[in-house]
Amino acid sequence: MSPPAAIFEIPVASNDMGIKKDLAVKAAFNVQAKTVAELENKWEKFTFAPIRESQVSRAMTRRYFNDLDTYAESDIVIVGAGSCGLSAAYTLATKRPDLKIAIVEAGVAPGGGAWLGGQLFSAMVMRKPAELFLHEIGVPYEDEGDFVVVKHAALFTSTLLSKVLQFPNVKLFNATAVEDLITRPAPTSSDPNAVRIAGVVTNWTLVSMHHDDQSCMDPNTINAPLVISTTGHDGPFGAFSVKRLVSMQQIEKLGGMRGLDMRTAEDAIVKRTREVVPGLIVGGMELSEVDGANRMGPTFGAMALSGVKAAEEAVGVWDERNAQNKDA
Ligand code: 48N
Repeated sequence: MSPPAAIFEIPVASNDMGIKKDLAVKAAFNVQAKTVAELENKWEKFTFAPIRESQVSRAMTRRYFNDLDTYAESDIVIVGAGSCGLSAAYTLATKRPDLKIAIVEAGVAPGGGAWLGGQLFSAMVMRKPAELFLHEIGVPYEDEGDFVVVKHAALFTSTLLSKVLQFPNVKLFNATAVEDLITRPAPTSSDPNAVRIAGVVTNWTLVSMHHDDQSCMDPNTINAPLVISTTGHDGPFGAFSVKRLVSMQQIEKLGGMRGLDMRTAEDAIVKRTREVVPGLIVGGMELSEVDGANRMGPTFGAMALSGVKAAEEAVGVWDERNAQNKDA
């Protein structure tokens, strides 16, 4: 039996007093359309179904505040939705559909530095074997032997973002900054002041940017026994978590990102993606700030595979410490 035709019989409109009344005259217009193409050439009679502004407001706010409630206790938080963070989110959500994953991204537009290649050029280079990740998410590329080229970086980032946003166990909170880390005492024999990370402290990014000129704008929180931080190399928001670890004396100092050396940088970032302090895994270019690793410049394979490794690390830590971290 064919699906019911999409019949747009202009329904009863609700007027501003909210009183429903029959339309005095129903428009003679009645679209039976199954495809966009069938709407064509009927625009003079076309009309959208009726709406009331409050319906839009409630549709947005109900969902957003339900998400805030749901993800107030997350299993894993990813800070930074750049190429590394999104690759980690994709890999983690694929491996562990049972885990609740919150992504907190300061920018309105996720994607970090991966919307363009180098110097605002469009093409994105990834050295092999990172093309395996492109296969995984279905991004076409040109094969140049030892490396591949995606014709536009935005094709990679938009495809990856689209896939991440479709996972039922992932929620992206963009335009939202992590402005601190939640900690719990975790003294060790060598450091009685050691802590483990147990979540993130958040605020609207625009609020975070105005703490110096507007007082008392307290933050919100997300509890999670495990955080993956991929906030990029040092910059206005970059390297956030590792700089915070220094200021709370959990690591002594930052190594500071070193000069550009593609061949050294990419292997180092992928291989050393790891849990830097209990409960905090660092990947992508934020890691270069911890380890004093070289930068790689306009090649993105290490970001994708560092994200894959961060997800693998997270699953390992989660399985090992789940019960311990859940008493946060
Ligand atoms: O793209 P980035 O900056 O970081 P990665 O590590 O995902 O990718 C790095 C890559 O783009 C390069 O830098 C390339 C390979 N070049 C290397 C080189 O040598 O120059 O994404 C980080 C994301 C951004 O979207 C930020 O907005 C976000 O993290 N972010 C935050 N989000 C929430 N709270 C914060 N405190 C925060 N800080 C940064």
